[in-house]
Amino acid sequence: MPHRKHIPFKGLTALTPEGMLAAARAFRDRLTTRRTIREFSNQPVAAEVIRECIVAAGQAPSGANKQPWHFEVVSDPDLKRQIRRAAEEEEREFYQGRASDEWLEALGPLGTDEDKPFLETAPWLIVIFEQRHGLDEEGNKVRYYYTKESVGLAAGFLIAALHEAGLATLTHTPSPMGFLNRILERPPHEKPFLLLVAGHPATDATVPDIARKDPDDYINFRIGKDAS
Ligand code: IYR
Repeated sequence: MPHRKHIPFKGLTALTPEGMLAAARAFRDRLTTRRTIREFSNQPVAAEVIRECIVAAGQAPSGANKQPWHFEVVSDPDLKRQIRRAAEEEEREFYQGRASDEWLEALGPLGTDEDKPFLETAPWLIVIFEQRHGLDEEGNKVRYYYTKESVGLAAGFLIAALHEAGLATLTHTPSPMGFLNRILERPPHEKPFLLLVAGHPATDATVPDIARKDPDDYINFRIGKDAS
């Protein structure tokens, strides 16, 4: 039997139609300036800032509200060195063998390779784990739902929050990422989802000369004829 207990919702301030459009445009404009950065400065960033951004990420919707995520937040130089070493080992295999020619061709404009100095230079590595199930107090498995979608939403919130805080990010996905369980001592039901590098961009950082799609290429409205 469902055991519903609902409480009044007090979370939103209604905007005027003009205010709504202005707010939507302002947020769109903010996100339009987001770029993935691969050259980071070693300038420190306060842990509290990162924490607040992760709390923002934790507000994402999730399957059955199971919140199937865990964040390991690393600035320890020794851990960063271990992560860099292991990631570069996987990446070497990727770039020198595992990746198809088509994949390498697609990565061409980004200019990526197996060297990942940013894993040591940037002040913070945020490792996002997807909890594929939960555990109750006795260590029994608790089913979680839509875990990949949920953790993906949280990661999106996190990237937006860090951007709002004026920080650059790099979504890094060395594959496979099992080494992150070993180095960060996380249990096997937690699967590394992505490694988010965060910090200030290097003063001479560059970005690939690539463009976003035209919104008309990915948005299609279907408005009924008698809609008012
Ligand atoms: N994981 C590799 C390769 C890579 C793959 C994709 I898809 C990218 O958008 C970027 C890189 C690396 O990090 O270099």
